[in-house]
Amino acid sequence: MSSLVKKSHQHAPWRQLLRRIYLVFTLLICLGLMGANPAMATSTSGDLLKTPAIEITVSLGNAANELKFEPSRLEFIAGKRYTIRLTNPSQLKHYFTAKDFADAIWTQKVQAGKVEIKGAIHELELQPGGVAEWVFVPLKSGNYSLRCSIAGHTEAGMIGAIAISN
Ligand SMILES: [Cu+2]
Repeated sequence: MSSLVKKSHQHAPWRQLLRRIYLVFTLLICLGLMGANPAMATSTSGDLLKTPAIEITVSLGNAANELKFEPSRLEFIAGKRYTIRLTNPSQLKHYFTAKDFADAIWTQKVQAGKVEIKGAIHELELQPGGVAEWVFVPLKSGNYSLRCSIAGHTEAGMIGAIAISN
């Protein structure tokens, strides 16, 4: 019994050391991940954030309550800065769901009314009459899908395609 207690005491400093090393590594990895995207956007493009963004308006549904995005095909060039102005002129709630696309861009901010959200965004919900502005820089070229994830809307054709080219 006493030897067990002694053993665990001998092991304790090792465990603490290991735990400390683990924590430092985790912290470094987290800082690395957090810093990676903004650093990329600012260092590769210099004054990019000071130049005006290219503006595109995308309607989620329309006044006739048709289940579609207008336009349904969006094209971007990697490394340029864009503002997508999302509007919902319909009487229904809609989503802008494009998770793979969201992973391929660096989001500077999303602005809705007097609220500005910074950091990664994967999905936006717009209530009838809602407006939001998504400011971002596409980073990774590819073809991505867009859909409205409200039940039945994707099936009814509320889908789109997003292309990022170099
Ligand atoms: Cu919808």
